[in-house]
Amino acid sequence: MSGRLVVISNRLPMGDNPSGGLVVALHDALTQSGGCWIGAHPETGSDNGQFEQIESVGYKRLAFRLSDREFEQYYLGYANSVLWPLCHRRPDLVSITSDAYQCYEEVNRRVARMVASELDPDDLVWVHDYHFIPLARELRALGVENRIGMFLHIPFPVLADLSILPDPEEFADNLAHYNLIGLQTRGDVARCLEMFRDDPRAEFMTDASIKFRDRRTMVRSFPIGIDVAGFKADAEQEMEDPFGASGPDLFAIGVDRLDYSKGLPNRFRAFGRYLELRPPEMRPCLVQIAPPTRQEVRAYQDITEELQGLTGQINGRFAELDWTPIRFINRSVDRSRLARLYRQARSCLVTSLADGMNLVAKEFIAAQDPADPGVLILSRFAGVAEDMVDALLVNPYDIDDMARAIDRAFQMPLEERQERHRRCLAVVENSDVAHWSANFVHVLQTEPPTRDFVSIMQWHIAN
Ligand code: ADQ
Repeated sequence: MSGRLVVISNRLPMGDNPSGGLVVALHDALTQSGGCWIGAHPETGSDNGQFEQIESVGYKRLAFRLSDREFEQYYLGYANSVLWPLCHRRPDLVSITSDAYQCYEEVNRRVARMVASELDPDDLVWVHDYHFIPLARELRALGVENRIGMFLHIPFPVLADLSILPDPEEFADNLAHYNLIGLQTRGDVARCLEMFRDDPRAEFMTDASIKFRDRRTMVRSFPIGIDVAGFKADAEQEMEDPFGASGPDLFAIGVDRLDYSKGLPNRFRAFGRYLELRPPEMRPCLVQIAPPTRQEVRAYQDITEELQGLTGQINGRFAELDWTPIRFINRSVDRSRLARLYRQARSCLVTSLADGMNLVAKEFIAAQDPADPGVLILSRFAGVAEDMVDALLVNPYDIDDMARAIDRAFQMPLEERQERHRRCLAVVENSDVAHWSANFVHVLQTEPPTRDFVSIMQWHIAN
């Protein structure tokens, strides 16, 4: 790579030793190019238009500050109460206000000005996620002609839902300012192409790019993965039993942020239904680890209350003095304990109603002992299900279907578990996160056509 890699995401990894798959993945690419990661400081405040440099080794970390109003209107408001529910097929939860929309545009404009002053002409710019969809348009307006790529971590919305947005036509226009639009799955690519196909401003070119006014863009899928070797190592290390003396003999695990897109109430109901069906000698548990997120948003408070209610009902009905069927833990667990828990679990439940990829599914598979692996129960609406077809695929809207899958997972013969795990692991290993980031950077650097000069001239003549 000739220039630097400049990454922009809403969240900036903080601390001396930040962890997480994305951080591991981008660390190498950023370090090799002496690059830069730009993101919001975790504390609100004022930055007077200047980045704050966060100490780091290998590459630069630059933070901008969101004011309290911006946190409320841009982050909780437009990003998480409009774009998130829209992309996760919950238009009923979309809550639009002019203030939030305006603030979202303003934050993108302000961050674009700060980013533009930091860029060198041959830097590659990689923007992450729905918080910054208009960022390329704002950078172009400031004269930035660097290659800019966007990776959307969440599902691409269905065409009909786009008309819910305050300015639906702007969505395609904003995206077309990127040289490369990276999406999680082939299904997402199909929905994105459908949007462009429906738009009279877009033209499909023979080199697979899309001409949109005077710009060219490309749409590709890059299924994100995990740090496979790191996760396996964590799962295999000797450590105390995370449960201490009170561990269940047989349990299924769920690990999610407490988000309505993850399908948790139906998962709990399905476990309750399974308890009705199970052979009486079996006393399995569901260990659900779900730290609260975005608690300022009403829909997130509702889901917390609903799950507490369901846990109470199911435990009240089935628990015995020495057995609590659902252990609902509203906290984060550190990565190595989590890896260990995955390895001990007989099954993992991923029951998302919509999900860009779902890394928990990949982590669970990577953490298993291949000689005695657990079984992944996987919603067919999680992006990961597009490739991981050897998991037990379920319909997360169908409680009985999921209850039967839980029963099957707990009773599955060793040979079948081994065979399914082997195939699922191949999918996980093929999408290692280091390969994912290198591939995205490579495609952004080499493949998308640059701005189309013939069409610039045509556009200027026509306008
Ligand atoms: P998320 O919606 O956050 O990510 P997911 O892909 O499952 O969902 O990633 C969650 C990560 O957080 C996993 O690494 C998991 O181990 C960790 N985690 C969750 N709960 C935890 C807990 N209680 N304790 C500790 N760790 C926990 C978004 C999209 C996804 C997409 C990812 C990556 O919504 O669809 O897969 O980005 O692109």
